Amino acid sequence: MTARPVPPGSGATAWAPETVTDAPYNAQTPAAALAEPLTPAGALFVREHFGVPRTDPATWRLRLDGAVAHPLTLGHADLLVLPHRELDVLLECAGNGRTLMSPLPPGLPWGQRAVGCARFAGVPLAALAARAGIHPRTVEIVFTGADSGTVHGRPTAFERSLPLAAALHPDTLLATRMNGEPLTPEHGAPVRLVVPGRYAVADVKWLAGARAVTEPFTGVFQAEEYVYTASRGTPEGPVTTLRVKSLITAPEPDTALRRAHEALVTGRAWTGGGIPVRRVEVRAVPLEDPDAPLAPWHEAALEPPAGPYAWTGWTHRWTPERPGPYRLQSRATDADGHTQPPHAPWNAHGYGCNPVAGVDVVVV
Ligand SMILES: Nc1nc2c(c(=O)[nH]1)N[C@H]1C(S)=C(S)[C@@H](COP(=O)(O)O)O[C@H]1N2
Ligand SMILES: [Mo]
Repeated sequence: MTARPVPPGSGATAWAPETVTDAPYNAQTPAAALAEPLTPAGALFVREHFGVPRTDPATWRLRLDGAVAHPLTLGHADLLVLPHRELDVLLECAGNGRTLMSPLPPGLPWGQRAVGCARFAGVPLAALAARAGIHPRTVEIVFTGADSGTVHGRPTAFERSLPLAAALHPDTLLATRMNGEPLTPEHGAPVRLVVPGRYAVADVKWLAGARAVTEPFTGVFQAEEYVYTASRGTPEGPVTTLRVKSLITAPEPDTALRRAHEALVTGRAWTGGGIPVRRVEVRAVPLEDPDAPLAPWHEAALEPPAGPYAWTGWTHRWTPERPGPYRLQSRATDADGHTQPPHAPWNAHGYGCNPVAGVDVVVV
């Protein structure tokens, strides 16, 4: 593996995620950390259903079994010596932005920052699957975390499945490192799955097993949670590919900007499936001027992303002419022509919320 240098600030950091719930621990990325191209491990949002299980690299084992010719058991050291691949990957919880939905669906009340981008190094699952000999009738691989708890009165492990083709994609990684360092406990040490371009529920942490199955998996986190239900315009079923989205990193909300002075509006944009963000547009909507014509969109300048699964930085220069309150908005469009909708797209569990982003400022 040829590791690229990691930008300063991407490892240990003074930033702490902002707690949403204490037990299990769930926290979102602090706003300041979103300005970094790679989110420091200590700042990246955390999503746990059952708390962090105790895992020790010395005794950790990954089993690859089910419909395979040769079941495999690997230790951490076995995995570390295999060829690794390194990718910058955007992680977003499918519930990110849920609090914009009305009425508010059940689930964690995420703001807009259950998102970040990290550099993962890992062994493609495909390399191990080739050794195990996947049975031709296999339709999915089920991934099992070492964490478990009680769901609907039954002991339940955290399990998610992937269609076989996605599981065997060369970019689907058994990740051992994040931002150039071993995974931290809250982000899945010693080994987690990383499936670039999908909602992060796919990225099973504390990975203990990968099981080839010949029928679609119907576990709780596959068929009851993390599914689109009662959604307009989306087929019902598990959340999969990330929806196109942007956020504004500067100016901060409620900043006072000076009239006739150029302000720098910056942010990030991303989409799923490994395709590029094609365009980000920005506009300033006057909030107290009912006679103003509809604010026009302006094309922002895009920075080249650090790979097909990383986010894209963007900037726009805005010189406000009139004083008053404004809402700065950003809208991303991807190479498939998908654009952020004007309003939060509602569904029963509150997933995939990707409306046009907004920050309110005042011009003085
Ligand atoms: N084993 C396990 N893996 C898991 C989860 C979990 O609760 N247990 N949560 C998932 C969800 S819903 C998300 S959004 C991501 C969050 O990854 P992070 O905490 O490293 O940011 O982990 C996923 N992997
Ligand atoms: Mo999530």
